[in-house]
Amino acid sequence: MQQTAWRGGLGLVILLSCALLQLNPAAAEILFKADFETGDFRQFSGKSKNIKPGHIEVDTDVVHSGKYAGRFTIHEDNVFNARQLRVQANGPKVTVKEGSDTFVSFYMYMNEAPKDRDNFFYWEGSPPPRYNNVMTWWVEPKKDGSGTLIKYGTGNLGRKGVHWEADFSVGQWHQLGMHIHWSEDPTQGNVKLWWDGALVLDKKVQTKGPQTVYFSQPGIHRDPHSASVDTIYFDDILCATTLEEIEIQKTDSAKPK
Ligand SMILES: [Ca+2]
Repeated sequence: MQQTAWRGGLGLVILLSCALLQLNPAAAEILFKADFETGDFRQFSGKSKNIKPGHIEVDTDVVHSGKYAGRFTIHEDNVFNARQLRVQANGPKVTVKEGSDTFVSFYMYMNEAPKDRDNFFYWEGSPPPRYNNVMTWWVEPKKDGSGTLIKYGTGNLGRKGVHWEADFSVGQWHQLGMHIHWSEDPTQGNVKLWWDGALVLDKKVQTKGPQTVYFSQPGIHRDPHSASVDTIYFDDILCATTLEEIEIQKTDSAKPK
């Protein structure tokens, strides 16, 4: 008797859930979340090859929230191929179409200034027809040695144009937020970026190629190889279908005066 009542209740819950989903077909959805609070990298679908212990680990000293963050340290033996070094985890992966939207936020931190250019996030299309890196975010030393820049560019590793750059400060957590409006047409595609809560870019650019699946690999990517050792921490990575879900944090400096 009790079991029948339980089944009846469960059936009602399922019916109500279906009804609610039909009422709200464009329901907001978190597509990917990595806060490292599992104490490992199980929230990701794998890591790059040729990684030694210590190169990609959770960290309990430098965290944005909770007990753990992810620590990625690149070394010259993290060989991906003849040109590239990688210490990365497989992060958000989205199926897109002309005119669809993707929202991502994550927090990043560097204790020391980068010694070489470190690509820390990108979107890359999966075959068919081929792999296609369409946009990249990176940090690099200023040429005059006076500090660090963060940059965003479209095309393979930013070669189609740098659309945003700013001074990057070490020793503090930064939030990067993005709204990608996917299009092969540079007059239709659009990228909005938020840095530490402030909108810093809102620009029409080509955001995709012919691919329908785009993936990202937070961590450190280098091209070409270089021997310097750099570390970047990540925490609270979110990929979602609406701006509200990625929780852009308003900082004092970002609030209107
Ligand atoms: Ca965390």
